[in-house]
Amino acid sequence: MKSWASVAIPPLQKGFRMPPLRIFDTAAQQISEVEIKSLYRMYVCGITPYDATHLGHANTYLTFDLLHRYLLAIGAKVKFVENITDIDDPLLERANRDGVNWRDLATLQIDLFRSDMVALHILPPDHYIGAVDSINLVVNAISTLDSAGSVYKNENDLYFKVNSDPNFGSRSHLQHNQMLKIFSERGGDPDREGKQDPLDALLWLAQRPGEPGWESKYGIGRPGWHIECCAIALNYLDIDASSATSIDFQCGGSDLIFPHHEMSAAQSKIINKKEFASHYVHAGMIGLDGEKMSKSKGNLVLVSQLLLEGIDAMVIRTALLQHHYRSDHMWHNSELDQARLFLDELRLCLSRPDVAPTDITIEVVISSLSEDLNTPAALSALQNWIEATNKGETGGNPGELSRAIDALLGIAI
Ligand code: 5CA
Ligand code: ZN
Repeated sequence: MKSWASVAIPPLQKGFRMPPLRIFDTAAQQISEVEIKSLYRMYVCGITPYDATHLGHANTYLTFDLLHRYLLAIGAKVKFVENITDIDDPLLERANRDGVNWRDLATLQIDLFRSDMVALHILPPDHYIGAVDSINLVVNAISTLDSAGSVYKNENDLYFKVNSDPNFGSRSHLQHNQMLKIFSERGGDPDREGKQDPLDALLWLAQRPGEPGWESKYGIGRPGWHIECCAIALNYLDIDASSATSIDFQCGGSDLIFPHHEMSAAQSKIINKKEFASHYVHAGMIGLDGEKMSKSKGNLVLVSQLLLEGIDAMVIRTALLQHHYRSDHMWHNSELDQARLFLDELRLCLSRPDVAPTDITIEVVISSLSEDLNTPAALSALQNWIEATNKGETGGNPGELSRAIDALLGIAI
């Protein structure tokens, strides 16, 4: 699948000190320092393309874009892979409901997603990979799990034995009854007959009447969701045999902590014989009208709709940056007005020849981001700078500050 257009990152011309990144790790349940490396491998769970891109998606991809930008700013290279779940039950259900072909629906939504990502200045992945294009990878991954004794057949479907990973549960830290509840809410089938453990996850779903399927040595069928991300991550991130974990960052919204990320990590652990990720990073949920924003509930604010209404994509980006990435947040359209006012003032001040000192502001932006991507603190440093400039303070370099804002926060001035 083609990725999207690259986004230019202006250089920071002065040698600002970049502290090591500290970020909350769901598995460690605390903020951990990210080891300094010359190359990081980052996997971000992509959309299921049936109703893209709502502000929840935008917030999640923006979060990992900030992480990406910080790692680049410390001078590292970042290998970034993102998937597209372009075959799964919700996509087929939506296509059936609307009487459209599932492939056409996916293509349309993926195109929309790409243009939303470009508008929002989200750096593109090096590999943007659909499940449909990864059938062979998935089958190979299942085969490796099978050789390790982690697979069994139930009717014609294949299941992953969760108890084959002794660390199962160590990334999500849930009680067993919570796992069961969330598993069934998020596409799992704990009550299906013939399962060895209610939490065992589908690896390969034999073709159902009227549904698509692909030839494989396991019969005609389609991939389960968790093995899709496991196989794509392990194949496209060029895993370094010498590193202690397979990848550096496993990323997505907090709704994916369980079962999706726990399952992908467990499967990867068995395939590669080491922990999947050094850091499990999750963005909070964006809601509307008291509920999580989701395609299934239909309570969506779409980025493409806001853009069509003439709202500047940088205003949308700034509005989302007003909240810390980990906090769940109920969206209000008034946040766009606040962001617009802030951005207008910022742009006006940056257009002046004489502005308040900028080095200290850039340093605070950097240190705020280094401490668990604290964007509210970064924006408040910019607000202080606006006020100081409006009071007539001088001695700053507006070009340097606008380059830093662009490079680190992704807000093009
Ligand atoms: N295709 C799978 C991941 S492999 C999937 O979850 N697709 S999705 O379209 O439902 O979500 C895409 C990304 O947006 C995921 O990382 C998900 O965690 C995140 N996301 C979905 N809804 C919200 C929301 N309301 N707020 C924040 N992030 C969300
Ligand atoms: Zn995923």
